[in-house]
Amino acid sequence: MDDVQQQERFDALVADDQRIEPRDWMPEGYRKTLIRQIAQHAHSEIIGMQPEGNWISQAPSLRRKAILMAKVQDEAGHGLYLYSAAETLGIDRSELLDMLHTGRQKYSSIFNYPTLSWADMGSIGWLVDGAAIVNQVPICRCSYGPYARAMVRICKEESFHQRQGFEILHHLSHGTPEQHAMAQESVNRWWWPSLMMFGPPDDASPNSAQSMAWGIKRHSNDELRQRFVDMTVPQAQVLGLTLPDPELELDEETGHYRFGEIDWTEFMEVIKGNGPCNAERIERRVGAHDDGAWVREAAMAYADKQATRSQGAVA
Ligand code: FAQ
Repeated sequence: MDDVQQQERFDALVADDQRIEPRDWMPEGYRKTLIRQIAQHAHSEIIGMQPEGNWISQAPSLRRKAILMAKVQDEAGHGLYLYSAAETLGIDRSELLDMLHTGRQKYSSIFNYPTLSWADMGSIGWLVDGAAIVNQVPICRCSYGPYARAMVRICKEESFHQRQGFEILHHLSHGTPEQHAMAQESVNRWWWPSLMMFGPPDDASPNSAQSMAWGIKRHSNDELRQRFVDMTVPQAQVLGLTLPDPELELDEETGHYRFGEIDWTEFMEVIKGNGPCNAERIERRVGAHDDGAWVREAAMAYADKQATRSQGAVA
């Protein structure tokens, strides 16, 4: 097939909601967009382990500690599936990590905020994982097979994470007045950054139109943000907590909640590297990578030895 026929076949597969697989021909822009998005997603999972990891040793009970450790381990697993999905596009994991470590690839803005209280474990689960689910469930139908398949398992685990966060906040909110205040203070800090996770507004989102045409994104940033607000407001009522937005109000005609203006200047500063914890997160990530050098070397030495052995067996 020549290039024109390849492009036609690709367009037909996408139009028909079929999957593109690693060995299929794909436009270079499609490949690059997927590498950018999947890598950013993988980096988010790995960096996202830090804000919660900080609280494992301070969890208030053995049960809470075990749950939090399992959650953070799940995030490592999500990162690994996603790096593997990105590698099917012809890029090496070490290159992706290098781009993260040198600031050439992004990770989610949300992980540049500090975790100041135990209630933040609840807010991260309820709001951050809640937003992640709303954003990620449609990616299970992404046109690129390996990304879509990785997303199915990730979403199942995220849904457990969201419930554990809700349960922490429910417990605190219905506990002592001090615990209730801690939960409320935490939700107040995480609400607006959670809305920013969906990305810039549609009229300022350079990648959305093309990504939607390619079936990588299924909904626009603003559509998903609205879906999250509509889903979360009633849950806040069940929790007995308020959301820090005086303009939040149900529009009886549309059935959607109206909400106040997001501080996009803050968002831009955070993604440029000037958020409260950007420097700390990257420093710690690079440190962990450097500390793990011996594991990579040992794995390579073992792989070389196995290869030599199996060559000997063949000879
Ligand atoms: N943070 O044109 P768009 C998790 C960048 S969940 C940082 O709209 P696009 C689970 C964007 O990359 C979090 N940067 O871009 C967890 C682009 O810059 P570039 C991860 C952002 O790609 C929970 C520029 O702005 N989830 O980790 C953000 O079409 C709890 C223009 O934006 C995913 O990554 C942001 N929030 O749409 C773990 C989901 N928003 O790359 C631990 C998959 C935008 O051109 C604990 N990703 N930018 O230099 C997506 O759905 C999309 O990539 C969007 C952005 C919606 C994030």
